Amino acid sequence: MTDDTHSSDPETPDPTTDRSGTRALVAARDAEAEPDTTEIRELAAAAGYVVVGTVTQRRREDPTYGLGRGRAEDLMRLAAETDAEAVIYDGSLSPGQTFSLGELLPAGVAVIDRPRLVLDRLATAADSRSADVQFELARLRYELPRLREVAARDRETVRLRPEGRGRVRDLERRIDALEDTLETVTADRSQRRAERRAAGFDLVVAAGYTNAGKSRLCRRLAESDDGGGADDDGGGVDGDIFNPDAPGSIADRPFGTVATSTTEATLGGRRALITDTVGFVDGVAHGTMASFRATLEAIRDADCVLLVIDASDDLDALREKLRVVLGAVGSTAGPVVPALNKADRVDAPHLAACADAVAATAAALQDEGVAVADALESPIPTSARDGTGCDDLVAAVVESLPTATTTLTVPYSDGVEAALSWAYDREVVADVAYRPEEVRVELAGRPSAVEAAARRFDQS
Ligand SMILES: Nc1nc2c(ncn2[C@@H]2O[C@H](COP(=O)(O)OP(=O)(O)OP(=O)(O)O)[C@@H](O)[C@H]2O)c(=O)[nH]1
Ligand SMILES: [Mg+2]
Repeated sequence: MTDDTHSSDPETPDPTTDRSGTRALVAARDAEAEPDTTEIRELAAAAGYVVVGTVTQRRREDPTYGLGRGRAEDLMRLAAETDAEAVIYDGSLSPGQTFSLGELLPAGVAVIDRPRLVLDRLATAADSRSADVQFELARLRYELPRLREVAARDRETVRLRPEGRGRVRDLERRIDALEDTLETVTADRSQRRAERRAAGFDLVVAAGYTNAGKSRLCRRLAESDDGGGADDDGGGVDGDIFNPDAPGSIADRPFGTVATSTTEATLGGRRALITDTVGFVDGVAHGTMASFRATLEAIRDADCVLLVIDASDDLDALREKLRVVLGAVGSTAGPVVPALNKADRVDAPHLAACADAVAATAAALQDEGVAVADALESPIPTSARDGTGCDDLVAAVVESLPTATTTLTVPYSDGVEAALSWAYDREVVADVAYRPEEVRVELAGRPSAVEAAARRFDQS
C-alpha cells in the first residue's frame, strides 16, 4: 500500500509497521468491577505485541486520561521502567485523551486504544489484493478526528503549522477515494452473489465473534458432504495449532481470519457456497463498523447465516458477544442458524444454559428492535474439532434454505436428456419416471435453479 497520509507523531503510530515484538503495557479501567484483561491481552498478542506489564483501575472514566491521574502516572513510571514502546488501552479514548496520555508518557510511547488495535491489525494483515478496502477505510475514518486534534493542538502551541492541515486534507481525499472504491467493490460482490445464485448455489455465510470457531467449522462442513467425517486432529490445515492436550489449553486465537473466503460444498444434496468471514470484536464503534459494509452485506444477503457461538465462554461473555454480533448485523434477508461450537469443551448442563442465554438475549434484542434476533432458529451444539453435531447443523441449515418444487411431464427427446443432465448437475432432480413416450420429472431445490431447469424442459 502506498499511503502518505499517516503522521509520524508518536500519538499516531504508523499502522503499516510490523508490530512483532513491540513491548507494550496494557491499561484497563472499569467502573463496575476489577477489569478483566484476558481478551485485550489476546488481541494484543495476536497483533504481535509483547505485553510487559498491566495497570488496571476500578473507577469511572477520567475525562483527561481515561484512567485517573494517579494511575496514569503509574503507567508513565512503568513505561519508563519496562522500556515499553506502546500503551494499549482496553477501551475507546477520545482524540483529546489519546493526545493527553501521549504527552504524559515518556517520549516515543504510542497510545493505542482498543479500536485502533483492531483496525491496525485488520488493515495491515488483510491481503490488499482481496481489496479489503473496507478495513483501510475504517482505519482512516478512525484516524481523521485524531489527526485533526493533533493539528489543532499544534496550532495552539507552535503557531500555525501548515503541514498538519495538509495531512488532514490528504487523509480526507484518501477517504473519499476509498469510499468510491468500496462502492464499486460492494456492487461487484452483490453482482457476483446474484450470478452464483443463478448458477444454482445456495449462499451460506458463517458469522460470529472472533475466535468462535467459524473457520474451523467452515472447513469441516466443506470437507465432507454430510458435514460429519473423520476427526479433525487440529493440525495441518491453515497452520491450525490447536492442541487439545495442552494444559489450560491456549486454544484461543482471535483475528485468525482477516479476509472473507468462499468454498464450494454439497450440503444435504444441495450445492452451496460457504463463506467464512472476519470475526466481530467488541469495542469498535458503530460508525466504524459501518465501514465493514462489504462483509455486513454478505451476511445480510445470505440464504442462511451460520451464526457461530463459542459455547466454552461463560454465560456473561456469551451474551455480550452475541449482542455485539447481532447488533452490528442488524437485519438479515434469510434465517440465522446458531451453532453452539466447542461443545467438546463443556458439559451438557452448560450447553443447555447457553441455549437459554441465546434465547433470552435474542428476546431482549427483539424488544430493542434488532430485527435479526427474529430470524434466529434453535441453536445446534457442534464441535468443529471432533465433528459432533455437524450432521445436525447441516440438516438445520438445509432445512432453513429456500426450496421450490415442481413436477413436469414432457415428451421424451434428446433435448430432455440434456435438460435432465443439466438439472442433475445442479442437484435439483428429486425424482424421474420414464413412461412410454414421455418423462415425468420432479424438481426440488433452490427456487432460481428449479425455475431455470423447468425452462430447459419446456424448451426441450
Ligand atoms: N476445542 C475446540 N476448539 C475449537 C473448536 N472450533 C475451533 N476451535 C479452536 O478455536 C480457535 C479459533 O478457531 P477459528 O476457527 O480460527 O475461529 P474463528 O471464529 O474463525 O476466529 P476469527 O477468524 O478470528 O474470527 C482455534 O484454536 C481452533 O482450533 C471446537 O469445536 N472445539
Ligand atoms: Mg476465522
